[in-house]
Amino acid sequence: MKIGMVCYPTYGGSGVVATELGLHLARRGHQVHFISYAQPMRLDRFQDNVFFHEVESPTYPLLEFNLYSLALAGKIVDVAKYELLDVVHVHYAIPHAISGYLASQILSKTSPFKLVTTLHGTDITLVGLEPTYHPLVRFSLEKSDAVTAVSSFLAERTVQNFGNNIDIQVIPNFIDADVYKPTPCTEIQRKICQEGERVLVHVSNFRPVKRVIDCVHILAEVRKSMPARLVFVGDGPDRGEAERACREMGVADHVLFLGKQHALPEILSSADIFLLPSQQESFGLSALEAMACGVPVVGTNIGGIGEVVQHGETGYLAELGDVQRMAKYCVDLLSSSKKHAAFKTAARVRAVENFGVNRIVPAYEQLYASVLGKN
Ligand code: GMT
Repeated sequence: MKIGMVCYPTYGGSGVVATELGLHLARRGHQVHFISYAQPMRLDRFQDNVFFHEVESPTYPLLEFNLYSLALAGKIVDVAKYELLDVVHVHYAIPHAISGYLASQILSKTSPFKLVTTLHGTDITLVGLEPTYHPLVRFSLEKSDAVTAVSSFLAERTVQNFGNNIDIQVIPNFIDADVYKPTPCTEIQRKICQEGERVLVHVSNFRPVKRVIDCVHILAEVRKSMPARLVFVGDGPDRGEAERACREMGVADHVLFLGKQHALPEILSSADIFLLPSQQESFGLSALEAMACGVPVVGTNIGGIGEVVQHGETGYLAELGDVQRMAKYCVDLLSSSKKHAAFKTAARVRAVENFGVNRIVPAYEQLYASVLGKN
């Protein structure tokens, strides 16, 4: 099949899922055309069957605002028409689903393609609820040939927020367990694991919904029981506040801010527990990546996190903001090497068996085939 893959290119789960999906589809013989305003972060090497089309937004003094949605629609028209795309798969509804629909209408008589929309999270739970965007999101979902959501939580929330005449298939996010696996790296371990400290790690884009300050509170609590250190990976709006919180709570010497990193499997594998104290999380891809590296998760029982992390087996989940309980869970896990080892093994097994690439990517292939009337 010839597939157009529309996504955000930046440090964020939806772009990662779209990129990994496209790369795996290409390896399975499909031709994949990525369409975005910049090269997706993980599209960092040559691969046969993979193409990238950059969306350019022409400027003119009258056009005070960037018309990205229109520029994207124009680029989809161009790529679909000349590359003869069968399917355009958009990740994150706003504005991608609207642009995709507009392009499909323009080409409906000459070069028709099917539109598949995957919902990832705040496109439904936050941004899509803005009164300005709500009717546009509902319309574009109703007009998509297929809509998928990355968790049952998100599918249910979509029906609640946008009506039950949208047919939604749940296709969870996935992991390449050959890449995300326990990956010992002595250089990183030497840097991260110091003076017998147990290591807590958090990876995110440091947006307010991630509640990175809660991670600092959890570390401070855990340190009352045992030597521990916190490693932050990623960057974003709340990083400055997190750094200040570390100084104010007197734990700055035990916190490492690594910024954006590519060596995630190695860094995750050097940690004992992954923290995910999010306020909103439709799935929690970062938790799945940690689990695949054999790292149990302690976080909130919010959104779709409970569909990834099994409380009491592959990690522990607490109420939003209950940092005392999350710290208690960390101490509990780290105090018993037998329990910790069992959780590590269970985390890896769950990631591989339930969310492995060979299970999930064929589900998308089947969906494409069904909208194309091929099965
Ligand atoms: O919805 C967002 O906040 C953006 C999106 C992203 O691009 O990072 O994150 C969502 O999609 C990820 C991939 O499907 C999920 O793992 C995240 O849980 C989800 N984020 C939220 O729901 C806050």
